[in-house]
Amino acid sequence: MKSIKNLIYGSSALLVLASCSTKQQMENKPLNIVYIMTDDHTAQMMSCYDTRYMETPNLDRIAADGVRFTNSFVANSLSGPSRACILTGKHSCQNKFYDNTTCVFDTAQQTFPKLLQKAGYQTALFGKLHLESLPVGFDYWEILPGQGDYYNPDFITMNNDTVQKHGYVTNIITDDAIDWMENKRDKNKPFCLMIHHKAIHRNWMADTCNLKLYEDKTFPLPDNFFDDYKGRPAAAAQEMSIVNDMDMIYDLKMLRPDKKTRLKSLYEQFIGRMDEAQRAAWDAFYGPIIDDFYKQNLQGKDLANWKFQRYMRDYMKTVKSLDDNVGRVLDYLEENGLLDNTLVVYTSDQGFYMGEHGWFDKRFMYEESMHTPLIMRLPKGFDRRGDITEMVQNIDYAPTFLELAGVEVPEDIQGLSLLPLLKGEHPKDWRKSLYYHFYEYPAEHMVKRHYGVRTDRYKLIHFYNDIDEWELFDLKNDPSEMNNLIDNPDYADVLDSMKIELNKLQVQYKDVVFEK
Ligand code: SGN
Ligand code: CA
Repeated sequence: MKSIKNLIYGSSALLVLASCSTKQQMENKPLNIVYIMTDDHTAQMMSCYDTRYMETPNLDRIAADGVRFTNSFVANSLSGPSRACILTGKHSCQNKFYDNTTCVFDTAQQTFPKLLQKAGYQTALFGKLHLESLPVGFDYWEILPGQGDYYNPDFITMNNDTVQKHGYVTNIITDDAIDWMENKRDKNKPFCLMIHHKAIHRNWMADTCNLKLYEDKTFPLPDNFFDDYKGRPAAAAQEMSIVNDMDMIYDLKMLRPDKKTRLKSLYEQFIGRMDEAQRAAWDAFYGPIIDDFYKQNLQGKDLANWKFQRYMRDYMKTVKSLDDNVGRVLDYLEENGLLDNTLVVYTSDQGFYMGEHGWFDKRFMYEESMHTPLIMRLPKGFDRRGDITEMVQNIDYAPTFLELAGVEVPEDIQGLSLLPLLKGEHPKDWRKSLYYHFYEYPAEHMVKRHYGVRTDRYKLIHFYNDIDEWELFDLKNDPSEMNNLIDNPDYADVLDSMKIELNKLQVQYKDVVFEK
């Protein structure tokens, strides 16, 4: 794939974009990048991917006018690691940000915003960064400390002050991003704007104006909601089950003075940030649900179903703000004549479980959390529309943006530029397999360390550290990954070839695994 580099020029490339092959580039207009990333937004909850649950008309606008990647994946399904993969274009083993709990992102290393900045781009970042170090490579930034808050959130500003802003986080991040495009950037330069939302991270707190939505909806439990994890000991060992681990007060908001849960005080902290009007609206909505819930005294499967319905509704209400705010960004770009020379990207830091296997959260290499949504509205001159089915990964964004900007893609970047796919090409030598490695264990949700390989058809995973378990799935016959084929003699040849592929990828990406 490195051959695409012969399309690319050096850092003065902004001036010589005419050499690139698309019409827009021939018009010699440098292209902008608006990169919108949400937290924990899974494709099941976007109507352009999945019509079972909710409508997301603004996200659908991006997909309808542009492209939808149907095989888009992360390299390590967790916030900080995913963001590090995105910024560097490298797997965790190379960018060294392995997990959320022990790592600090080394800002001395190469990132695509730094390279864009060097090439004359204006770069800006708003929202969640979650890398334990301050942003480098941005002309302007304001970030949430850590996970940030939904209501009246604090922001860390460029002079290292912390300021509290009034309102709902998704609106504020969007306001600030639009304000930067309108008032703060140098309008003579191309720009790369990264809008990183906190939503829809746990504990799914919606804006008060959306609280009443979706209450008339009920959803069928996923078929494998009551998964028994047979043949999958690592799946059995997790602590991310809706039935066992979802907190009645923190996650599901059933606050009552006489009730105690593990995370009650954290919830009280969150709602303690609200002003009087916000709190009044919150209590007015949840109050009757709380009364009704405790009156019913649900047990067993009835309680499980009730938890699932509340989870789905709260998550959807939180997505609603996000979809509206993406619409505001699209409108701004359109009204200001920027759509034609801007690549608009919408993605998430990973996928999420909406009750599949009985879970919330992510981390596992299983489909729901290894997948991440990826849709793009393309600048004028890129004629590709509809679905792109090639397997892509979040390490591919950095080389894509660099190539789009006419900046040379450094040799050590491990991802592949998606530009050929956006131009409608189907490169014959496109990757046939993806590598994955998750490290955060022991930690919250207790998902064991694991690495693995995924092809179009099969997935091989090795869980290690305080366990030594292999899993093999046939994604065509068993898309929900319920049936571990590791000991099935009919799949012995498949297993052999998947092990060879896995070793090949570990060499290619220079991942040395210490299994204890
Ligand atoms: C918090 C959440 C977890 C979640 C991690 C990582 N717990 O710790 O449920 O898995 O973030 O999420 S909470 O009690 O604080 O809500 S990530 O998206 O940032 O990686
Ligand atoms: Ca996340």
